[in-house]
Amino acid sequence: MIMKKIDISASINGIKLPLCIMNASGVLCSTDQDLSNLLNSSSGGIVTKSCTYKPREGNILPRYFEWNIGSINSMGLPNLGIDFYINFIEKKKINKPIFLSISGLSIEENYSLVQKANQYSKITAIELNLSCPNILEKEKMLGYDFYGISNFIENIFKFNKKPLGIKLPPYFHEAHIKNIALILNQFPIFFVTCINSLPNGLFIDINKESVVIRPKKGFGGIGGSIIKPFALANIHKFYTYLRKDIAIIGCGGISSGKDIFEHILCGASAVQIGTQFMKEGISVFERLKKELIFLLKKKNYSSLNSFKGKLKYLQ
Ligand code: RRO
Repeated sequence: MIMKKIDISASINGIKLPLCIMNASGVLCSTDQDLSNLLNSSSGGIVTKSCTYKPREGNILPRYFEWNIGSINSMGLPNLGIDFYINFIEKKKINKPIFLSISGLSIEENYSLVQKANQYSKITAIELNLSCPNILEKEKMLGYDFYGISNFIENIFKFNKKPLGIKLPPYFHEAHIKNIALILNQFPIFFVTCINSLPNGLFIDINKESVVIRPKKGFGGIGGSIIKPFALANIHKFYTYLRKDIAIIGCGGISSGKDIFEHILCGASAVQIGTQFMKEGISVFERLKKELIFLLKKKNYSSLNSFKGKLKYLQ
C-alpha cells in the first residue's frame, strides 16, 4: 500500500508555518527561557507575550487558576517590555515565523509600539492585541469599540509596512462580527486571531466559598475547553464575512487533534494553544501534531485545504 504524505503545514496569507500549531500569546512566552523552549520545540510558529513599551509586573498573585475544563486569569499584562522581545528576536537564530504581540495601554502607545516593530526585519509579523480583558478600566477595550477600532486601524496603516494581524475578543452577536469584518475588510490586514479569553468570568471554590484569583475581586478571562463553542462560532462567522485573503488563526479550547480539525473545518488556517499548553508544557505541540496526522489519515485527507472552511449545514 502506498502511504500518502500528510501535509499539516500552513500558510497565513503567505507566511509559511512548517506546522499549523503554535502557542497562544500569554502562555509560556514571556521570558528568554520560555521563548528559547518554543524555538527548540516543534511548534510551527512563536507568538510572544503581549508587550507594552516599558516592562510591567502585572497583577497581584494568585492571578491564574485552572480546573478540569477551563482556566481563569487576570495576569494584567506582565511582560518584559518591547525592547526585550525585539532583542531576543534580533540576537537568536530564528528558525520559524515569529509574531510580536503588542498590547499598548493606550492608542498612542500602540502607535509607538507598531512604529518600533516596523524597524526590525526579523519580526515576521505583528499580532496587535485589541482584546486584553484584564486592564483598561477607564478606556474601552478597542475590540468592543466599533468606532474606535476603525479610526485606530486606519491610522496604523498610514505608516505600518509589516504583515499585521489583529487578536480579537469573542463576539456574541452575528451583527457584531459582521460589523467588525466590514471594518477589517477595508484594510490590508494579514490575519485575525480569534478568540482571546472570554472576559469577566468568575470561578468559585465552593469549599472556601471564595473566588480563586486575587485581582479584580476574582473576575478574569476564561479559557480552556469550555470556550471552544464560542471560538468555533467566531471563526466560522468571520470566515463567512472576512475578505478571503485575510487568514484566521483559531484560538480557544484546543486540547486534542480533533479540536484542531474542528477549528480548521470552521475556516481557521492555523491554530494557537493557550490553556492546554499551560497545563501540559512544551510537549503539547508534538502530541497534537501526532493526533492531527492520525485523524487526517483516518479521514483520508492529505492537507488542511481539503477540508478548511467546509463545515456542512443540515438541510
Ligand atoms: O495579561 C493578561 O491579563 C491577558 C491578556 Br494581555 C490577554 O490578551 N488575554 C488574557 O486572557 N490575559
